[in-house]
Amino acid sequence: MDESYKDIPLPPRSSESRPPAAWRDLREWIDLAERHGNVHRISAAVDPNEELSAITYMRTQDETAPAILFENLHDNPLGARVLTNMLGNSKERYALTLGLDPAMSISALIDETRKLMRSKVAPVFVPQESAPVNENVLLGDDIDLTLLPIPKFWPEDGGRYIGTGDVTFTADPRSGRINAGVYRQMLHTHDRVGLYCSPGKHGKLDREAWWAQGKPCEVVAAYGIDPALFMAASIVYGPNDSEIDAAGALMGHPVELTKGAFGSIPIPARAEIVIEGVLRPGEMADEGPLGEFTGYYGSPRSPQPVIEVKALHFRNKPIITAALMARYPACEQGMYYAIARSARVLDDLGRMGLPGVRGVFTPPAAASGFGMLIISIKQQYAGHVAQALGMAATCPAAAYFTKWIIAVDDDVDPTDMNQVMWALSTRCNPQDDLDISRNTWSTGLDPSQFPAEKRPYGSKALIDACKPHRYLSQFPKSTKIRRSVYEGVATRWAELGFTNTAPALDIFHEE
Ligand SMILES: Cc1cc2nc3c(=O)[nH]c(=O)nc-3n(C[C@H](O)[C@H](O)[C@H](O)COP(=O)(O)O)c2cc1C
Ligand SMILES: [Mn+2]
Repeated sequence: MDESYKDIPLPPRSSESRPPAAWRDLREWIDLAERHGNVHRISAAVDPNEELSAITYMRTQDETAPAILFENLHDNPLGARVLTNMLGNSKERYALTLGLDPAMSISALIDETRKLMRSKVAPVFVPQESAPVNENVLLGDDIDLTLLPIPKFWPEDGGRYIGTGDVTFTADPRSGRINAGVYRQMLHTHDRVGLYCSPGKHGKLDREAWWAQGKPCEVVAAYGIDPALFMAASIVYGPNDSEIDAAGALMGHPVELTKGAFGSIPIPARAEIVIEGVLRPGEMADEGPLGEFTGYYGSPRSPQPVIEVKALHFRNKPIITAALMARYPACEQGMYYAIARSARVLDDLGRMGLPGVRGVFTPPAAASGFGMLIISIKQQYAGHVAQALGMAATCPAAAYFTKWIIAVDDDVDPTDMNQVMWALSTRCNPQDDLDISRNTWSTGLDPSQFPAEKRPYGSKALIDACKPHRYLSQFPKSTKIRRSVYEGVATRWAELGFTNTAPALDIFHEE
């Protein structure tokens, strides 16, 4: 491949010298986050049935809420704990997870993430005896998932959800590539779990490939997992990439795997809780609804594949990572997801060779960053904006769901919604600057497609909020102050009686 096409340039600041992440598993990560004042422990008794989710929802109305560790839950013979809001909307916990500086701006974190995503670090295998996840292993009739305090989140949820902040592994029957995705899982019985994967997700494509051969599909799911694997599993990598290698790259050290007790898919050795099981061809049971990232009960209850659980592994006093799905800012899929997804989109666009890209952002308030994408470009030729919109709308990391694709010029910071709204309001003339793309990749969870039979097809608005290319030279100049005047005022800031620091500006009047 011609390397010159690969790059949307990155600033010189380098994460190459970044030391490996200072934690190895969820417990070490919680210690680290706690040292930074980012964990709130609750030792008072809490009911996993709607109370745990209500506490999380109410606390996370504040965009900077800490992770919450519930240490004392009802109906809990194993003394299990539940962690919510692990990454959520926190830029600080995102940075801590990857060993980056929490003071960085969002765009700097996106750039650093892109660098980390360029490498792959293959997993290592550790002996079964030394894998912490094997502290307890239940097989056959001993398997009983109801021993765990499994949350029910919303009043009209179809059941208790053991898998929300999970990581779920499947293998491609042709290549053996192991995929990791975050897919919701509802408890049916003590050893049966429903699995909901949207069309087009790799976990579903793998399952369909096994079933097409008339064979059961093996599944491994971790219900208490570290944030790097969780992050990698929740982001779109290529269909032949393993998110396990991607998680290793994010941490700067390999994921530790060990051989399972049942199947051929290895299990994460330092996870809190892992099941191994199979999806038998054609075996389905009614699943859902679940109050979702959209802020609605997405799709009606419907038949979904069922995991027949064959082995249950867990650490002593295991921690379930539970992801509240809700309207921003209470959704687990918050700023962490927006940063990581934006980095993946930039990587896709760089590989396709789109020139002139300043940045991309998928704001978390837009249904967890799924709903909207803003791309900022320096216009270089006629048609460049339409090309950028089309590529951003269809590249693998962005194609799913995204309804609003907005192109802005390079003087607009895509991570600053005030600037984006200014561009939409002053550079976009809706009758000329809007295109619609129809029957696109979406999900059965989108309530705007009503009645539900219309789903899962979606549509996208491609919005040109750039200065019109034909009239670039005539387009009114935006008002900017002179650099010399800015510098003078910044010097006098305190003398003028202001107690804060003068704002940093980077765009000035051109003579
Ligand atoms: C907390 C959380 C819950 C999610 N739940 C689901 C789900 O139930 N079904 C689904 O298909 N995708 C779900 N996703 C999105 C997928 O994890 C995401 O699209 C990921 O890229 C899937 O992996 P894949 O690209 O290997 O298929 C969820 C993401 C997060 C962060
Ligand atoms: Mn994948």
